[in-house]
Amino acid sequence: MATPTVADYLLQRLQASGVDHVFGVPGDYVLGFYRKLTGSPLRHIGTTREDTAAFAADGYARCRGIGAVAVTYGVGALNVVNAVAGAHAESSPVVVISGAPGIAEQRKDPLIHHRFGPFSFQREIFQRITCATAILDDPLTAFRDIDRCLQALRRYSRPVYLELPRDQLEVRGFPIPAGQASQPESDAGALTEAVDETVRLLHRSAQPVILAGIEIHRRGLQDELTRLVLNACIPVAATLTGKSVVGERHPAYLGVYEGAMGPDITRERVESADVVLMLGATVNDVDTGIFTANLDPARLIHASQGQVTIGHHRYADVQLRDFLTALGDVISGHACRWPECSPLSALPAAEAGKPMTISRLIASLNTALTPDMSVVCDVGDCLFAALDLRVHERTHFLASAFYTSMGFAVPAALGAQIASPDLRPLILVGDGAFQMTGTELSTFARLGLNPVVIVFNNHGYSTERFILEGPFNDIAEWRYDRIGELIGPVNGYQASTEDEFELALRRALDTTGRPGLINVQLQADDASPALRRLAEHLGRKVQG
Ligand SMILES: Cc1ncc(C[n+]2csc(CCOP(=O)(O)OP(=O)(O)O)c2C)c(N)n1
Ligand SMILES: [Mg+2]
Repeated sequence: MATPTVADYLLQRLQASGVDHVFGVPGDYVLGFYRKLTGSPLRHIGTTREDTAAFAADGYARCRGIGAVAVTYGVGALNVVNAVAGAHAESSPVVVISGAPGIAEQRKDPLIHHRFGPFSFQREIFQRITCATAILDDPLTAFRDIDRCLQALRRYSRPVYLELPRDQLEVRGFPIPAGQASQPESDAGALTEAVDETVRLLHRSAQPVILAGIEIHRRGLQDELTRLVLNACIPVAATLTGKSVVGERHPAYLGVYEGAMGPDITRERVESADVVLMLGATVNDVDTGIFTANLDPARLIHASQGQVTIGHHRYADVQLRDFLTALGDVISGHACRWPECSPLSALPAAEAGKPMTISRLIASLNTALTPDMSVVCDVGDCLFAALDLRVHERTHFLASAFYTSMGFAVPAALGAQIASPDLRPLILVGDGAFQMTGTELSTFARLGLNPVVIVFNNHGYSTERFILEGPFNDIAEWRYDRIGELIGPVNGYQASTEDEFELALRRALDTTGRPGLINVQLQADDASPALRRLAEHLGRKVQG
């Protein structure tokens, strides 16, 4: 029996790995692949730009465990670099497929369109922002290379890059069995000792807390974490990049801990704990509130990246999954009585004519959120304000919270809704970020999808304004609520006051067949508590 062609094999492997949709913009170097894609069970989702396709693939990957984007050579591939770097920085497993000039075309080194240097340049760029790359230019190794890259994607939970010369699509490959992918394993002795020591410390502890981070999302360890929280009766806070690792309405949930930037109540509970069990959290400037986190290493147990550190010593080769599972087994439960750690306060009735504020906006959204909604959040004050937002279910909050690329939210929500059609996205986005990629709403409208977009219209780059004011923070005033006239159908609303916002929100939520957008007019000097604290800290740094 004939072996599959390189393109068919790639499509089969993608589908077997969980990809049902491929995002992207066509171009002549990738058209042959698009033809094959259209004839396959996979569906192509066209976007308005390549970077939004890659953000969409990232959002899809965060929901499905893998996403894919297919672009043309040079102009298309270079357009996805920022978004793929973001997926790399945030451990989101995206397959980047780029068409390329055929091998025969490349032989005489011709000057052909979209070329920007030696033909090897593009792969070299992607080598720096992916965990594996391959040029599928040899039928002997193509299948093996595809398998190797997909194995790396699963193992490291990061993007991979596959370059497909356009004359290799229909070449039949050779099914050389790929070596068995080795998954990182725990050292049994180190695991037992780390678990024993942790249990001893927890039994002695009067007031322990768990601080859970991004690795729980990416390794799919939400069940294991919840089991441990319930078995051990230990309250849990999340880092910002780990936000929604546990359902945020559970009485055990303490809120987002972000050093001096996060809510005081959470900070107090975490920093006064006698044992902090940090699970899958990374120590970056965002999650530590620009390194204002005050966590005494002597009280810290930190499991992440294949090791466990307790105080000043370290157990190597202890995988987070094994550690969590073993702890959950050993610490057997009795019924927990949770004094609600951080209850939501009731929303006062809207006052007619009273100007909208960010705190009112978040309080309203907290009341409106339902378990069948996800929140996809951009960079800017909406992200800081979202610290206080409580999503119902696990992993229902997506953001580029560490890499912090503006323009993430609208396209990432497209990928998220296509990956999880039962979840309606609530998109939080600043006016500046919306001007970058908000037109991707057009694709939602075309596909009959129904996100609700909240534009935090504070008339410019407020986050930057709070650090350093200047005319460079001013942007054009758009009628965001009228965007449907150009790219629709989109139901648009303008809201300056509390009562206008309540009405607009209800209408947007009640309209289920198309996107809704609320242009929320905020004062330029209004800011979330976290942004005020950040500005105080960074302002001192900028001036000093
Ligand atoms: C792609 C990109 N460019 C620039 C920045 C730097 N930056 C961070 S926040 C910000 C302002 C964002 O403005 P807006 O979306 O309106 O949100 P706001 O801060 O006003 O709430 C800028 C320019 C960035 N994070 N990402
Ligand atoms: Mg703004």
